[in-house]
Amino acid sequence: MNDNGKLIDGREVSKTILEEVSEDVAVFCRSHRPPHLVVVIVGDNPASRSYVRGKVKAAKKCGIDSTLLELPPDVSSDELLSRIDEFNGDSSIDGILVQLPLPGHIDQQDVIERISPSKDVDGFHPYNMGRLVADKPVLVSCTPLGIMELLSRYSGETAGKRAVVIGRSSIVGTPMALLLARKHEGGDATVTICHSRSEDIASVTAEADIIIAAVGRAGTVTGDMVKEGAVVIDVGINRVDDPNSKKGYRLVGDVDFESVLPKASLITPVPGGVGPMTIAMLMRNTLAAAGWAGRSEDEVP
Ligand code: BQC
Repeated sequence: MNDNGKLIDGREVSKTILEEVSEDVAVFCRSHRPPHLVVVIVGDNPASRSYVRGKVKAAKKCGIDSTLLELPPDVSSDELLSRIDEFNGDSSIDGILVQLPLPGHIDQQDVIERISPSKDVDGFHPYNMGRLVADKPVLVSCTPLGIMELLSRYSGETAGKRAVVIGRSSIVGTPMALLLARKHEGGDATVTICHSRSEDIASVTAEADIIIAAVGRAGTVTGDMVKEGAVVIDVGINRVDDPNSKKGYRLVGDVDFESVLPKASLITPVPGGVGPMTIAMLMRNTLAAAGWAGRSEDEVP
């Protein structure tokens, strides 16, 4: 096999999933109004703008209605929270997503906790995180969910395998570790979490069958840290200056692709690996939230 056969094509898989969701939405719409997602963006962070554009576009492609609310960077926390209250109480809205990061004067956690858990399509609310810990997930964070999907479509059994998650954020690293470790199809792995205070990360990655890099720093995982045949998933999206590129920069992950590629059995590229999967899973979560609309909390899975 040449090295191309090692690439996990997140663009292709996300396309397939978006098609599946479109079909499911069409069936759903025979008896319901279309699912409706509200996306809130505060300020004009260019990366956030581009993510939000992608989310709105994907929704359209799937037959999901979307509303984009753009708020100025100096919007007050109270104003944002009261808009969320309004969306929570609006039965024509199934999913609410507030694009992160938020400006420093707004407490991100307050905002996350204000979203009704049944409309929390990002899966960041402590209720949904707690359900994941209890192994009764409802809405799960899209990026870890997308990675589980890639692993199940490309890689073999995870049961009994050693997995290392580098990064312990509540959005990616922590839910990722829970999904890999849980007693479930696609789980049952032996999971280690490494982070900024970990000593000798290389000694942990050297033993790992699956490496998930989610720290947000280019070059975190290099070839010498990787066991021959490991599956390497790169969550990072870092901009590095590149005078040869039109934009003046290019995107790289947390993994040093060149040196890791020869060692890995499978690897996600950046761009085109995990990123597109996040969007596909968001659409799946939105349809799920629409399906549960109006049901009581003990009726949802
Ligand atoms: S790519 O909402 O929208 O591989 O070049 N292709 C794609 C496709 C990079 C990429 C990214 C996306 C889609 C995308 N994402 C994934 C990354 C949504 C998204 C988001 N918020 C963050 N990251 C991503 C985020 C928020 C706060 C990252 C850091 C802090």
